[in-house]
Amino acid sequence: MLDPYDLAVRELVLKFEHIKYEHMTRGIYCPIEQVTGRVKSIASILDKMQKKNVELADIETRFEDLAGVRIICQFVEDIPKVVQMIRERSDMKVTHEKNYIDHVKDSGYRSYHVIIDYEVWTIQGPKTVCAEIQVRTMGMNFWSTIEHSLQYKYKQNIPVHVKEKLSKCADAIVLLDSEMSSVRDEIMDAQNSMRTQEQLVEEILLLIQNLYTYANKREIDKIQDEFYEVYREKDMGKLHRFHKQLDIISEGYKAQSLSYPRV
Ligand code: 0O2
Repeated sequence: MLDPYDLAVRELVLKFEHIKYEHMTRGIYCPIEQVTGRVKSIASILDKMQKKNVELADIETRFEDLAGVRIICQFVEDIPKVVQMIRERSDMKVTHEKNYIDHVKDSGYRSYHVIIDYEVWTIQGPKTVCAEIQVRTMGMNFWSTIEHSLQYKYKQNIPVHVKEKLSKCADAIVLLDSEMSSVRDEIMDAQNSMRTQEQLVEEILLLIQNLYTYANKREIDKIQDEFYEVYREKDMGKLHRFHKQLDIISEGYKAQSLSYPRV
């Protein structure tokens, strides 16, 4: 019975990871930082059946999270962007949403849940399954993972003094998320320039590699040494200038080899 849910989880994780990949290859900031998924464990299904007084025959209609996907974001501002991405897709039909960020649970739990209907194809044909997508920040995820383990340890009866500590931690996470948001532009700038540097270095190395077709080894060694020097300085301006010069040198060699092809 859980097989179609397993397929749904694997497909959904792949689709969200691909969104991340597309952003990365285009050098655009992605609101998705990490994606995970799971099919609800049998033990967890049995626990929930007891807790909610649900018969085995009804679990597919009563439980929304047999298939669960979790999307972790860096900033709170990324969450509505991810939710909007889901709403706009025609392969995921949003049936309802639970906003535990504006309406924090008594436990202190914060997260945004999007419940979708999703069609999978098995050898028996198409089947629409329900899946729960939890969208949250790294901070929210940290808190809920710890709280979840404590719920398990204390069998849903977390002692009052531990609850109080958890509540303080939940407040601290709200503060952390908002502090992170306040330096969001700077963090994004830093991440962008890191990506630009990676791309630039990749392009330079490709140009040097291509030089092996046209130039002699002594010249390439010299260029390589120059590159190491510039790279060590971590100066983006110099790296850009080096890239430009190398591009010109490379074009020169190419033109030369076309006029005087090697025999
Ligand atoms: P697990 O082990 O993660 O699968 P309801 O709408 O109340 O009828 P349900 O399914 O309880 O039905 O909905 P809810 O409250 O939105 O919870 C769905 C899931 O959100 C939970 O699944 C948890 O993963 C997470 N969640 C909700 N509340 C809390 C909380 O207080 N603490 C933590 N850590 N997670 C929470 P399960 O089946 O409870 O657990």
